[in-house]
Amino acid sequence: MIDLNTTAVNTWCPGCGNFAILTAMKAALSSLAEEGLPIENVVIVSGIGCHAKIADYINVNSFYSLHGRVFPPATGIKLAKPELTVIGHAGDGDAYGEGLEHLIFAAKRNVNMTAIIHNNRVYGLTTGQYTPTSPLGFKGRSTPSGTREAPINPLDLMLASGATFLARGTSHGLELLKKIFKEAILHKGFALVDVLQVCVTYYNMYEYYDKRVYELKDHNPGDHDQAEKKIREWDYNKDAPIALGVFYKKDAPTFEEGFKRGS
Ligand SMILES: Cc1ncc(C[n+]2csc(CCOP(=O)(O)OP(=O)(O)O)c2C)c(N)n1
Ligand code: SF4
Ligand SMILES: [Mg+2]
Repeated sequence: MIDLNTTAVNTWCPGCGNFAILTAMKAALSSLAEEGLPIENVVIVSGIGCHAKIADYINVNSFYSLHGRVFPPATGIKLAKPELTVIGHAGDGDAYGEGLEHLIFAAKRNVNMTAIIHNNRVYGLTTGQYTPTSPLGFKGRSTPSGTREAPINPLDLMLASGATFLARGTSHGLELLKKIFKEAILHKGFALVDVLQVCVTYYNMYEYYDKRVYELKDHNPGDHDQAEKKIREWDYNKDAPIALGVFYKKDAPTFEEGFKRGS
């Protein structure tokens, strides 16, 4: 194991699901480095929010961007230096709300990068407003009597947008998270991992998820229709089993390959 720790003081709340993402990402990168990935070529780009502090806690190159703006600089970095391994860490408010158009374009272009979405279904850093994945009726700081709108299913949206790797994990499934992160980083194309990262302070969903999650088995990620069906099984609102694992995987030309060809 290579040491990827930093000296930054961790300010996440005790029990926050971000700790699992941090541990899994350090383990995934360390394991990939042992298998030959040059760690000096890894760049983490983060947004603004609790999730974004991860850039301070992993000892690789990093770029702290603006809220909702993870994917434009990440795309620029990848285009300027295609040999770099680019990983974007974004929040649900960040990626699915304020920066949604950037996320759609990164998926549509099939930029060869990994998007890790810390989907706690709440604005954590700004103390509990609702986001595009908060369920109908969510009571938060900006909606004390409950939201009147249903959430989006981000994986369904990403499938329709052209993402070539789609997966889901939770902050209570460390081993699976590490495995998915490794596979997503190695995928050639736009890989998105939606992590049901629990915010213990503003939306504690540990018990809810623990009762419903299961790991995908006998699933063919190369089959678009099967992927769509599994992605739609739980729509982030209804009470249904919640599948974890890799839903979809497809080979397709990447954005930067198009530039290399001059097309
Ligand atoms: C352009 C812009 N809009 C709004 C904000 C205020 N802001 C900072 S963090 C945040 C919410 C973060 O929520 P999310 O992206 O879900 O991340 P989390 O804190 O939950 O990890 C907001 C609205 C900002 N910093 N910049
Ligand atoms: S507010 Fe929520 S997301 Fe932010 S550090 Fe605390 S538990 Fe984690
Ligand atoms: Mg959030």
